[in-house]
Amino acid sequence: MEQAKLYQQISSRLSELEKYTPVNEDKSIVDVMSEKGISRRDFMKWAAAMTAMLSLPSSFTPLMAKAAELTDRLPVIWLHMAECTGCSESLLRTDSPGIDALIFDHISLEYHETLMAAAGWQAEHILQDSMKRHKGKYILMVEGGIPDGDSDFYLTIGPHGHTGRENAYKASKDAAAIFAIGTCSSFGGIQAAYPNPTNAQPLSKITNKMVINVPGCPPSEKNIVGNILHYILFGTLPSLDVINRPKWAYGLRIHDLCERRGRFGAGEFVQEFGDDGAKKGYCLYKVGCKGPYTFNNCSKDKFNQGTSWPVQAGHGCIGCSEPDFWDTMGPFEEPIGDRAFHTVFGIGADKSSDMVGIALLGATAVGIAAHATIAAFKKKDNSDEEGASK
Ligand code: FSX
Ligand code: SF4
Ligand code: F3S
Repeated sequence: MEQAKLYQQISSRLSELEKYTPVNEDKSIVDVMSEKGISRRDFMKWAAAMTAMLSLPSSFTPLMAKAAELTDRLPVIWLHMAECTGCSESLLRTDSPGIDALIFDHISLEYHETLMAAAGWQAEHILQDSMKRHKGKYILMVEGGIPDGDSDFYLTIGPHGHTGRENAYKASKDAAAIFAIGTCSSFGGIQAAYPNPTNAQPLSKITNKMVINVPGCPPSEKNIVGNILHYILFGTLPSLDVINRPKWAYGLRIHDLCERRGRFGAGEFVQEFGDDGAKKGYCLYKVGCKGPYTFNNCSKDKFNQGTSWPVQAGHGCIGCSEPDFWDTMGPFEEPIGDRAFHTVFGIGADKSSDMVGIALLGATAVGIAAHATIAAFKKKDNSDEEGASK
């Protein structure tokens, strides 16, 4: 769509949204920010970064700022299933809450078990009531895998002992948009790892409605808030990859954007944790980094308001935004080597890191899709069984 037309379309959508009653009538997000000492200038800088992150032209920054100001117009219901609450923590547990956390705090969060004061009967009532009042209009965010065992009673919630499955199914029915937050809700996560005793399932297996997956264990605050903003701006689904992850966040591999990528290309690898290479910031492939098989934007947008990300902290990526990573990417501190592993792209295996780093991936253009890379490994695997050592 032409840029000017898109700008116009988003402006009209935001003007419509502005007519809705905000959840907190005495304080706007702008008031909250100034109370926390966040200047308009910082806010606009943040809006510019979010605009770039969603791959929009910089002239859309004022629209992004407006969308952030209107986050209190859309009701959000957040359900917890089987998980560690790391997804909520990723967003909220910082000692100096950034703009992302403030926005999340300020959105019309109708129901969130770990944040609300209500419990028991009262909490259950709030959930039913919010679903009824905002029927067809609320955004549903679900965190956690959903146990779907034979008896259905592996996860029960609230005084009536509803199963997690029942709650997730019902809440999905009348939602305007559904987001699976975290790898557990997107793909089953640790609960679904072998032998999956509770038969945990991703949200997409529980509802027959469209689910947008926002994986990561946990996902970054930017990927969570970015999805809310995208929905406010466009009111439609973002462009998705084959496993329903928004391309703006999961379109590239960790490896493609990694600050140590030059080291990889030069064959400079950490051989063991604590060695000289580790001190010099060499590539972590040989100590298990799964960046070459993982799609996410951690290296670009980082965590805790841009503080750091796993590779910067000195450990390889463990592939936490990929389906079944607990089963397929381990052991986390060893390269995949010549083990066959299953990915969404089929079965693959890589060979020695030196061979991969220098001969194969090192010569591969930035941006190559992993399936092409894995296909290359497979081809190599079939045609040249010799000469591969870790
Ligand atoms: Fe934990 Fe969320 Fe991992 Fe899962 O994050 S950080 S186990 S993705 O559902 O709470
Ligand atoms: Fe970065 Fe890991 Fe790729 Fe090395 S293997 S360049 S540490 S993502
Ligand atoms: Fe996860 Fe790898 Fe990012 S482990 S947090 S996808 S660097």
